[in-house]
Amino acid sequence: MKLTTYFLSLLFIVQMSNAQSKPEHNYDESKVPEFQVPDPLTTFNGAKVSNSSQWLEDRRPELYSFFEENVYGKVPGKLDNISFEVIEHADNALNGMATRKQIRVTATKNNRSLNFTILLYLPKGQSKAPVFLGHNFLGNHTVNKDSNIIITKAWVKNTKRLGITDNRAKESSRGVRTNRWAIEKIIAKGFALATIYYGEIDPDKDVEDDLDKGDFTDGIHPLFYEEGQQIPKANEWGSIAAWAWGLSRALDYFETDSDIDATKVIAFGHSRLGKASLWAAATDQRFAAVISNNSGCGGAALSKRKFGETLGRINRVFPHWFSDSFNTYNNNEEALPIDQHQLLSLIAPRPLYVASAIEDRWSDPRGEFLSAHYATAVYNLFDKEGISSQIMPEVDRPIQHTVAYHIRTGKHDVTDYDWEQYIKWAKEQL
Ligand code: GTR
Repeated sequence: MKLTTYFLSLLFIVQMSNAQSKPEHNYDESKVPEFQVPDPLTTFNGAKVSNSSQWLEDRRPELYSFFEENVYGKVPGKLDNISFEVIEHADNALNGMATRKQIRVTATKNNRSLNFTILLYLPKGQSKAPVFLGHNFLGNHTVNKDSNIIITKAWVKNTKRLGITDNRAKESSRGVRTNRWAIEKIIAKGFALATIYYGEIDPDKDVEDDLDKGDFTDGIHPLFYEEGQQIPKANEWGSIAAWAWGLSRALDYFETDSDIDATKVIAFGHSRLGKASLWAAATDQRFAAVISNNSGCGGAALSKRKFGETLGRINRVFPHWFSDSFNTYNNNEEALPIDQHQLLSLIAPRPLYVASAIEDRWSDPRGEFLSAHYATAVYNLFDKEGISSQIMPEVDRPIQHTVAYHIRTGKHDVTDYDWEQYIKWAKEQL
């Protein structure tokens, strides 16, 4: 090879690898494209919505259907049966401050069934407690050191730094996520805490787990398959809708437990599970309130800003999270007739808390904030106060109305600071 040809090809290789390693995400506010924010108060046909009954009768249903068919996917039907069994119960949990229950839920459809376990801590000696309900990422036994928490047998994502290998939960991961669950604080303020390992509803196997299409052979989806069906239909549920569905089944249980006030259940979720808590509250109006902690793309953040994680990226890496139909909008956010503030507006007039973290740029804090701001128009129809300003509050300065928002110091995580705000706000709102 001649020397010039050699250098030219070297240049070509360098350019190619630059192109490949070029980050596909934008963290530069000045590069956010200009776009029209779809108006929650104008129907798809252009009619104006000016009061809460028009919202409830005309606009909410069409927006809801859009999200259901094109974003999260429809749940294909109802269970044939659901049953609950308290498989463990103790009155002296958490150094005597709480009652602990573990409830085995059995969901049955088409002669197939799925089990999952709700871990519930109740403030002792209090009847009818309001509840924070949220999924956890690594198994119920990771939320506290409590040696009585049953270890899940379901598939768990390998997480070497936390000692999780062979896709199995073990004793060694007991309590590793205590920092994300301020259970003592929650109980001390008179709330109950309930959590489910989300992988018992639908294991979250992504492309790193060698799947390019997502895995729908396990979890809840197969219970609903017709003869010969192997994956949900294009407009049917992905995993986020499945996890949301799981939260509603826990709510079914709460309605049978007299220790709980089932009219005061707050759906909570962090990150992908914050996407699920938002969708749970949109689909199931029995949820009294919802908290989205750092939920980002496909959660609270506006998709059309294309800041941090984008639709193309999320659907490629997590092909199983949304309905297949959502792929239409990959690298094509302009074509979306909706945006995520309209998901938030589906929760109105119920209390809604959106929270960000300053270092969590991947979730687009500004996009999460603006979403809460743009959803406020719908809350106002119900005379509820939301986020009226377009200027973000300072870090660690929560705005707590019916629609609440904070951006805290630190990274993508759930901290005691977050919980302190949620507890204070929930006390006032419920
Ligand atoms: C990231 C994903 C985010 C968020 C996060 C999480 O990898 O890109 O959308 O959901 O995971 O759930 O921790």
